[in-house]
Parts: sequence; C-alpha cells; structure tokens
Amino acid sequence: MKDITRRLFGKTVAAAAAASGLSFPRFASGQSTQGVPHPSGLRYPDGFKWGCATAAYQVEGGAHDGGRGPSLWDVFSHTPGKTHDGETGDVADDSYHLYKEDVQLLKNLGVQVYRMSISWSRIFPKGAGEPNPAGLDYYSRVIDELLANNITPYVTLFHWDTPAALAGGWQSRDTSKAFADYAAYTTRHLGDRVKHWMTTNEFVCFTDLGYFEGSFAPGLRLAPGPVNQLRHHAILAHGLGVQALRANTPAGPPGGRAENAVVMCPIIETPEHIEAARRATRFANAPFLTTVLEGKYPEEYLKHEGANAPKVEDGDMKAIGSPIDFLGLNIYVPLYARADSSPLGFAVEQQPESYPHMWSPWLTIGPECMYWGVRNVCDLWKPPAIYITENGTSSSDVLKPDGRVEDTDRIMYLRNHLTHLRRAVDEGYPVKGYFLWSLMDNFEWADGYSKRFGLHYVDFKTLKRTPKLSAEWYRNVIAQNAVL
Ligand code: PNW
Repeated sequence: MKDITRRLFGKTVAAAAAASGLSFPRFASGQSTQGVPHPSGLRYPDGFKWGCATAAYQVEGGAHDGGRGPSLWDVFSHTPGKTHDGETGDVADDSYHLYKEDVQLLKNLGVQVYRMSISWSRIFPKGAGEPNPAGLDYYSRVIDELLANNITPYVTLFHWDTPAALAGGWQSRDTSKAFADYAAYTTRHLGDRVKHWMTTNEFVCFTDLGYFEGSFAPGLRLAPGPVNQLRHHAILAHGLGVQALRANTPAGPPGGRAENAVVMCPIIETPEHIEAARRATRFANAPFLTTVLEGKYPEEYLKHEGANAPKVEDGDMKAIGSPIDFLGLNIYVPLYARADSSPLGFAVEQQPESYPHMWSPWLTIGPECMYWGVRNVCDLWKPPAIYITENGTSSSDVLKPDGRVEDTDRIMYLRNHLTHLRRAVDEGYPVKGYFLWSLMDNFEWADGYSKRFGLHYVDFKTLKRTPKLSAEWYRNVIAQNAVL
C-alpha cells in the first residue's frame, strides 16, 4: 500500500464502492446552511448585491412575436455556416413566454438583482421611426414581475442585437443617433421602475468580431479604417445613450455600461510588473474603455492608427466622455503583462499550449483577473462604482437520470473568481455587486447551444429548466454573503 499514489488510492476506493453497490454521500438537494456564520472569513460586505445576467437574443426566443423586427443576429444565425449546426435564437429559452418561471428561478436563488437586456427591435422593429407598443408592454410586464418578487432590474439597452433594418448597421453614424432615440424612448417609458441602466454591452464583440473578424453578426471583414470608424460610432452611441437617459428619466437614475475590458495581470506581483499591467490596460483598451473614460482618444492610439484613425465630429468626444455613475465589467479571462524596455514599457506574455481552459477554448483560467480587472481600472480612472456585470463559465454539463447536473468545474471556477474578487473589495475598491453569467443555458452566439453557461440546465427540446449543483452552491453563497 505504501507506494500507492493518492490518485490510485482514490480510484481503488471508488471501484470498491461501485462494486459493493455503495454510493458516496451527496448533498441532498435543498440542504442549506443558511444562517450559519461561515468560518473561512471569506465574507462579502453587508449590502453587496448578488445577481445573475442574461441577454435578450440569448434567452427570449419569440423572434416573430409581438411585432418584433429582425436583428442582425436573426439574419446571421439564419445564414448557413455561421453558427454551430445552423442554430438560431428563434426559440432559445422561450423566456418571452416563460419569463414568470424564470423570475421564480431567480427568486429561488435569492438574488437581489438581475441583469437583462432589451431587444431594440422589439421596441423599434425597424430600428427607428414608429415604436411598437407591444414590445414595450412585454418589458413592462417583465419588470413588474421582477419588482413584485423583490428583484431589482439592471437593464442593458443593447446586447448586440442591432435592428436589421438600420442600413449599414454600425458602419453608419445614423445608427448611433437611432440608438440615442431608442435609449431616450425606452428610459422615458421604463425609467419610473428601472433605476439602473447600461447603454451597450462589450464594444469589441459587436464591432471587431462582427465587422473585422466576421465571426459574429453581421459577419463582415472590413479594413482597419472602416473598422475604426464603426468603433467610433459604437462609443458615440454609448455617449449619446448616457445623455439620453440622463435627460429622459425622472430621477436621473444611475447609468453605466458593461464592458469586457481586456484584463492585464502582472506576471509577477512586483512593482515593475504591476506598473506594466496598468500601462497595458490603458493601451489594450484604447479604442473603447480608455476613450470613454478619458473623453478623448489616447495619443498612442491615434499615432498607431495613422491614416486609419476615426473621423470625429464636433461634440462627439464630449458625448463619448459623458460621466457614468457606475462601470460594469464583464470579466472572464486574464492576460499577463510584464515590464520590458520597449517604448510602451510592457509586453504581453504568450500563453503556453498547456495553459488550462474551461469548456470554451477561449476561457483560460486565471481567477486573479477579478482582482486585477477591478484594480487596474480603478487605479487608472477611479469610476465611482463598479459592478461585475458578467462572470461565469461553460461546462460539459450532463443531466443525469436522477435529475442532477454535477458541475463541479463551474463551482471551482466561480469559487476561485469570487475569492480573488474579495481581495479587491477588501482593499477598498468600490465593487458593489456581482452578476453571474448566466441564469440558465442559452444561445451562446456562434457556438449556438453547444456551450452551456447556466446555473440552470435547459433541455432545448422541452425547455425544462433544472437547477445544477452550481445553483445550489450559489444560493448558499448568497444566503451567507460569503464564498463557500
Ligand atoms: C460575453 N472574451 O461575451 C457576452 O456578454 C455574453 O453574451 C456571452 O454569452 C458570454 O460572455 C459568454 O461567452 C464574451 O474572449 C465573449 O474574453 C468573449 C470574451 C468575454 C466575454
């Protein structure tokens, strides 16, 4: 027995248990440790907000219901070869019809907040012009249902589903203006009950991925000049959106945005690498977050882009730099920076082939990204408040015959990320809340339904939702306000 490794020992025990018909003890579903003080000390401050996030096109379905117009994602997903197995968001989780059930899922978790998005083409089927009262009515009912269950809605106005009728999409400056009108109309009508708004989600995903790489809607591969110009239209839309919601909501509710800023971690926590990571953060986010928070394009960016730099009109930069009340960060993955003697003063480390990742190949594991994501942004720009507007992972979830989904890898990912986020909270960075991506499995863009990110397993044939082990874990985290 002496030279038996622990792993082999584990296997031997498991084999013996299986052979004897024994099973290992499991947490009974519904077992809770609520109210018991957690000994580890990994508590979050009182009042910290726990939530889940989703986005309209990923969960709603009802693509043709209630007068909704098509978005670029409808067109893209219906184009052969663009998404996994040609899957579309036509039905998705059918939250359009099942939203009351989904609010109960949230309630059972005990979340205080829920981040959702509004489909622009439900409100304005053609992107501009005549609004569609049935679209507004749908969101009004969802919001009432949330509030009736003591859940505060945090609403994103645009999570990539650009109305297809807007000619040229983000290549056209008119789209930024149409967004401002849509933001004004929507906040005017829902701002009596919604007090937290985010303009747009993740610039890079609806600009670069859609118009440069072509892996997302509308699937174009444009040259750097036009791409820089449409990036400009995207940040302009954000700025005009902030102005519109300030002008159109009765109490001037907090407005912000949700951004997947590139997170740079120092390769070693020494002063020179920490400084390199800070510089790298400002540079890597130059066309988006850096410009929005500084109200001007960084010199290095303009120099780097030269003749391809965006054309800016009078008043654009003032709008783009409109102050926001909170910054939402969607944090999933780290990059690592080190100090060097180049003019920029940093280099980004290559990750070796063996670097571990979760079930999506891009989802590399480095939970310290939660701490550094918050710290770099706060040290550079001092936003008044931060929310983690997304964090979570895909997993190869299997629904067992006994109704369980044992997503221990998701729990591992979340536990580690929340542990590192707490370091930022401890050091006084103004992190107010955390939205886990996602409430339930949903349409994962180009990956279709092949990648599951939910706390609830969705059978996409029957639309049945089943809580995974991670849902039970998160319910206990929320109840104890601590990492478990
Ligand atoms: C987010 N990255 O996208 C989106 O906001 C969600 O709609 C999406 O479902 C979720 O993450 C999971 O993919 C991201 O490469 C895409 O770091 C890529 C990255 C981060 C976020």
